[in-house]
Amino acid sequence: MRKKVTLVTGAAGEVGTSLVQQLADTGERHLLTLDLTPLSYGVGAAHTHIQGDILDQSLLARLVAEYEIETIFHLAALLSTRAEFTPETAHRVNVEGTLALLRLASEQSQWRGIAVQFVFPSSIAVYGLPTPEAKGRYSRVREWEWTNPTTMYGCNKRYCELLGRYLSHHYKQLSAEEPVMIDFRSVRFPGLISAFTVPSGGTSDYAPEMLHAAAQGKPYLCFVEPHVRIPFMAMPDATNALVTLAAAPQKNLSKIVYNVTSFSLSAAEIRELVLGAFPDASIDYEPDMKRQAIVETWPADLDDTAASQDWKWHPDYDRERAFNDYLIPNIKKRYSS
Ligand code: AKB
Repeated sequence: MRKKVTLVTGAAGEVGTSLVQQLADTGERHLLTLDLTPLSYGVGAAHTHIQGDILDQSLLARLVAEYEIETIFHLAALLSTRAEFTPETAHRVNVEGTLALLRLASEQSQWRGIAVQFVFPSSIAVYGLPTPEAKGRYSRVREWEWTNPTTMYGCNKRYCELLGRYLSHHYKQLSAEEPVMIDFRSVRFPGLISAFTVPSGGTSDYAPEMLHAAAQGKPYLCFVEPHVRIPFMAMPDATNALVTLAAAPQKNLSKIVYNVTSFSLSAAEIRELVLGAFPDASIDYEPDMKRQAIVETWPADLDDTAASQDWKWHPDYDRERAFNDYLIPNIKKRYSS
């Protein structure tokens, strides 16, 4: 008999590292993780890691043959700054990779006769405020506003949200005539900050980079201007959002894609908070105009009312708790050892 599993792609990445450990703690199902690289953490017996590429069709076919996949957390992606350097590769990984996983979910749903759940992290990068004035005026952006992304990554995420919506509503399989049942659910994340990992290739990375550099006594040059403001969230809230959305009864969900957020900060405010914890830190600004231009199009804050109404979304870590209870103590501990 095939083993029932939850599949997590991008398991070695920032969100994956935190999510897999959270899922392993609940211990409900065997975890099947997939990433290009080995995992840097151990998860325990109820876990199989496969090192491989989401674009490898024969690998995906093997997974379908060997496992009964009940839920997919599809995290693998190239982030916004990196995607601007290699847009075609980004399109392949972010769009074609997602399509391959959606196809796998469709096949599994057909075979099982029950909807496979497909949980997809989208991003504030799907928004594209046309001017700084618009960004100032429309600070708490709602799900349907300003969805004109300016980056390859933002376009990829927006299109995959739409693909998920299409496959949830139109009941057509990609390759056959049978009705398909994919239970597609997505959250749009703000910038994420983890105490245990540092992201790479993102445009919101200046916040975690500043904090981790200060804790290691390294000077840091922030690549956006001090006034730049975007929303953020502590990593435990991000993985909680994915798990809580996955657990919500379908009948409560009025949307396919939900904003989630916690606190909104300018780069200067993050610097102040970091200096409060590490007073000797050397943090200056050396804006990179391309990255600056990207964050200028992202909203200053998100309206996540729908998520709080439909599936009781609420972040555990507001700005104070995120820095005082989660980030600073854990980062201090991490680098002092
Ligand atoms: C990035 O900066 O690309 C990501 C994101 C906001 O989705 N952190």
